[in-house]
Amino acid sequence: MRVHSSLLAVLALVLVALTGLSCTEPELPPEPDRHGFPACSGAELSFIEVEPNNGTTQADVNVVTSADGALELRGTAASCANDGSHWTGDVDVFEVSYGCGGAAALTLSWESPPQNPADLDFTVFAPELSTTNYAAVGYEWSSPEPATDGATDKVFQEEHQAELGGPLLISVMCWSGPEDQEWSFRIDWLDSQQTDDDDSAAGDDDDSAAD
Ligand SMILES: [Ca+2]
Ligand SMILES: [Ca+2]
Repeated sequence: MRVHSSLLAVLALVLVALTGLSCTEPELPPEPDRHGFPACSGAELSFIEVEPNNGTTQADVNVVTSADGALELRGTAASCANDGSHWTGDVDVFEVSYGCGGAAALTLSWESPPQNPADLDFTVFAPELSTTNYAAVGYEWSSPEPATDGATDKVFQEEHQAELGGPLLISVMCWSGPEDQEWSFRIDWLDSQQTDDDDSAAGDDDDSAAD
């Protein structure tokens, strides 16, 4: 009897292994270090800034409730200015809830006339990872790329990769350039297993807190 049951157990294991093999997924990369946070595999969220959000006080920010997925922020630098060491124009600050983390690509982009391009910058603060240092900054833009056909403006971009986790405080500011410079800022998670057709995901009530 004992032989029988162990044989059955072995058979069951083989069956399980075979079943597993038959629907094997592509080989997964090694588990990334997310500082204890789960992967950011939720739906993408877009948010358009609402002034005032200049970060002069703790409440002077846009509060954004993420879906623990990719994020697109859009806004306008009403003015671009500096005093040689600090940004003195419009500052746009977003407090974004995240309960996840991992490696992320951060992209700040804007279209600007190449003869007088705006110089936008960003900082990302992740207090659960560090309360003293920024998790990421973007202070240098890359060479302009041609914009859409027929347009005279060029697309400028700052791209960085960083480890993020937990709630984020994101600031976008304009060092110099024309007024009313529109910009967009993206976070794309690099190690999330996001499904391609996630549109039907349950819980479509991610109304961002615009209070
Ligand atoms: Ca603004
Ligand atoms: Ca602002």
